[in-house]
Amino acid sequence: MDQLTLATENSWCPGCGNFLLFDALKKAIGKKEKEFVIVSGIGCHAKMADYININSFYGLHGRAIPVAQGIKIGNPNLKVIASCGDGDAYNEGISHLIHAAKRNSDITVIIHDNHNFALTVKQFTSTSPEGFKGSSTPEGSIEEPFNPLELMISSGATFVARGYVGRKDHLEKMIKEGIKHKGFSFIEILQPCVAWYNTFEKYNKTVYEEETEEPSSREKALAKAALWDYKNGDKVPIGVFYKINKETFEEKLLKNA
Ligand SMILES: Cc1ncc(C[n+]2csc(CCOP(=O)(O)OP(=O)(O)O)c2C)c(N)n1
Ligand code: SF4
Repeated sequence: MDQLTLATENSWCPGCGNFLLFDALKKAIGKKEKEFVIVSGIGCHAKMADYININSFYGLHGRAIPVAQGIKIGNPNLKVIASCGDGDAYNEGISHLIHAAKRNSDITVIIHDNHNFALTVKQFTSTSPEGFKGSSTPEGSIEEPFNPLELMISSGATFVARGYVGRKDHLEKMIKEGIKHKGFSFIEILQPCVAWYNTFEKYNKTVYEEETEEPSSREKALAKAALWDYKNGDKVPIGVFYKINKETFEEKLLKNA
């Protein structure tokens, strides 16, 4: 067992995409674990706080982000990662996500997007595709999903990226870049849930890596984000979509403190 894994019993389903995500995160953190705090919401994704040998905090469902912001204000030297689910951040805690991006709070948000509320047995979320059949939509969801990358770019995030657990080295790079970025960094991570919505086969065929030539262009970032409309899923770019430098919320807040 590596130094960043605790000996706690792991209850993720065998084959869950969270194992690959966990690996990529640990590699991105490397030997600098004392500089980090991980805050989680509630759900399968959140169990990472139990498994990782790093200072961590369990928030309420949907409330990892305000806790992470509070920790960052309390000790700006820490690197704070909020580890959230799609149900957690896009449904329950959506206003926190939008406002943290708007403030350019200097935290890193990683979303384990498995397109369902997995721990509570397959309810649809904001990124479930139309027609998604789950325990709250037995006839299939009649709603269209939203596009979180477009939302984050429009809300004020200064680093926006997407990764896929099936491309672990690339994902590690995305997480490292997000951590390094000064300001609000947002990484949507495609994380297949083998129990309720197994997207490994689909994403293995449709995900492709693409460098963004001009990451400071908002228009180009939005155009790239729109390439995947979450409906047909035949073209899913991963990589950094948007990156700009801007004074952070904590810098402004603590300037005259
Ligand atoms: C405020 C609140 N609402 C609902 C719940 C019940 N609940 C616990 S975990 C969970 C699902 C989590 O889904 P998601 O955030 O997508 O994470 P996943 O399990 O898919 O990783 C829900 C609805 C809760 N604990 N607190
Ligand atoms: S229910 Fe889905 S997300 Fe949760 S541990 Fe199992 S495979 Fe992973």
